[in-house]
Amino acid sequence: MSEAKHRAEADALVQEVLKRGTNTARRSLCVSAAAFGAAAALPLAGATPAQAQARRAILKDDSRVLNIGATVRSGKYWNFTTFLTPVEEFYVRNHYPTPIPEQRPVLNPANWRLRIHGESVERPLELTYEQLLALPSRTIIATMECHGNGRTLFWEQDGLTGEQVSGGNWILGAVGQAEWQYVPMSEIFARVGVKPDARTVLFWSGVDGNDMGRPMPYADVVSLQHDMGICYAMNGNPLPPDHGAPVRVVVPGWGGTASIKWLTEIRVTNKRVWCRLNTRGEVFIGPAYPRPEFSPDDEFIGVTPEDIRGPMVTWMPPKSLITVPLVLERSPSVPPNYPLQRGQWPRLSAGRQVLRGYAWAPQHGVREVHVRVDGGPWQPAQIRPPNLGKYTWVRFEFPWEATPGRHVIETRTTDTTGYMQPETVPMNILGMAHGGIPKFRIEVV
Ligand SMILES: Nc1nc2c(c(=O)[nH]1)N[C@H]1C(S)=C(S)[C@@H](COP(=O)(O)O)O[C@H]1N2
Ligand SMILES: [Mo]
Repeated sequence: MSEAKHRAEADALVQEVLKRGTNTARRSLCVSAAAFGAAAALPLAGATPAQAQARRAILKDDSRVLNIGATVRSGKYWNFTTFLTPVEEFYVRNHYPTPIPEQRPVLNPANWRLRIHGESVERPLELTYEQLLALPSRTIIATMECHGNGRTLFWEQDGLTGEQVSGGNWILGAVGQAEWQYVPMSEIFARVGVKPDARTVLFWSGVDGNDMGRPMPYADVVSLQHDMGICYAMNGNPLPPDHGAPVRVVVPGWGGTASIKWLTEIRVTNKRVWCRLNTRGEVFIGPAYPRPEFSPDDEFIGVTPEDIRGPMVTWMPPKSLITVPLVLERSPSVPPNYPLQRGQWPRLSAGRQVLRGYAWAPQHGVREVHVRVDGGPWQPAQIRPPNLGKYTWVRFEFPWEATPGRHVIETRTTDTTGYMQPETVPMNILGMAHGGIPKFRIEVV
C-alpha cells in the first residue's frame, strides 16, 4: 500500500475518534504509523506545551470505565467499536492513586525533568518538557495491555480458584489501542552515547510510589529503539494524568508494566537490576516457569534475591474477543458496575446477527481470526481493514444465524508466524498473560 493511502487511512481513524466526541481536540491532526516512518506534527498548536498540558489536568470520568479498584479501571470492551480507543474509555492501571501536579509539582510540565544517566552513559542529559517536545518524534498505533488482562479466564475456564490465581478481575478490558507520539529511544541514545558494557535500561518514575521502575535488558531496548520511546501524546493530545502526564514510556506490544508512567529518570547501567516489578510484582510464578538466575553483582532496589519468583512478562501473546461480556460464575469477585450479575448470561435476539470483535498479536501481527460456535468447526471471521500489522489490533466480524437457546462462541487469533491461540495456558499464580481461547456464553431469545 502506498504511503499516501496509509496516511489517508490513519487520518480517517483519527476522524473516527473525533466524531464520537470523546476526544477534545478541535484541530486537524497529522498522524502516521511508525510502520511507514513519516514524522508527525506536534499536537500542540495554539498553546505553549505547558499551557496545553495544564488544560488537561483533570482525572478521567469514572462512568466511562469499569471500576475494578481505587486506581484500576477496565475498559468496557463489550462497548468497543472504534479502531483507536478513545482516551476516556481506555483502561487505567496504577499501583497507586493517579498523581496530579497540584499534589506533585514535579509533574507540572514547567517543573518536569527527565534525567538520563548511569554507569553506561557517556554524556548524562537532563531534559525539560519543552526540550523533549523539540526532539524528533514519531507516532505509532499500538495496543497497550495489562499483563493481568484476561486473568478471569484462569477462574472461569481453567477451573482455578482465587487462592490459586489472584489479582484484579479485569475480564478482557485491560487493553486498548491508541496512537502514541514519542521521542524514540534511538534519539535519546544518540544524544547521550551508550558505552559497550550497557546491560540494563531502568525506566523509573518515583512519583506515584517509590518502587515503580522497570528494568529492560539493553539489547531489547536496542531492538525496539525506533518503536519505543518517551511518549507525551495519546490520540493526538497531551497525555492525561491517568495515563502518565506529562511523560511516560511506551513499549508497544510488551505488557503494560514496561510503559512506566510519570517518567522522571532513565538509567543505563552495566549491571542487571531487580526491583519489585521484575521479581515478584509482575512475573510468571508457577510450575512451568523457572525462577531466573541472579548473580551477586546484580543491583537490588528495594528487594532481595529471595524476592525473585519468576520471569517477567515481555511480549503479550496473541488474543481475541467478541464484544460480549463474559459470564462470571467462578470469579472471586464481580466488579460493582459490571453489566451482568454473577451467573447471568448476556442475551441476544434470534435471527441474523453479526458478532464483532478484536484480535491482536502484538509481536508479529494478526494473520487470521477464526470463530467456533458450540464446539463446531472453526470458521474464518472477516477482518475489517485496516490491519497495520505488528503492534496493532484488528477488528473482525462474524455473521451468525442465532437460534434460540444457549450457545458458546469461541475466538482464535493466528499470528503471521502461524502460531494460534491455544485452548489453555500453563497456570501462574498472579494470573499473567492468559492467551487461551476465550469462551463467550450467549443466550439467544
Ligand atoms: N509509574 C507507574 N507506571 C505504570 C504503572 C504504575 O502503577 N505506576 N502501571 C503500569 C501498568 S501495570 C500498566 S498495565 C500500564 C497501564 O497504562 P494505562 O493506565 O495508561 O493504561 O502502566 C504501567 N505504568
Ligand atoms: Mo499492568
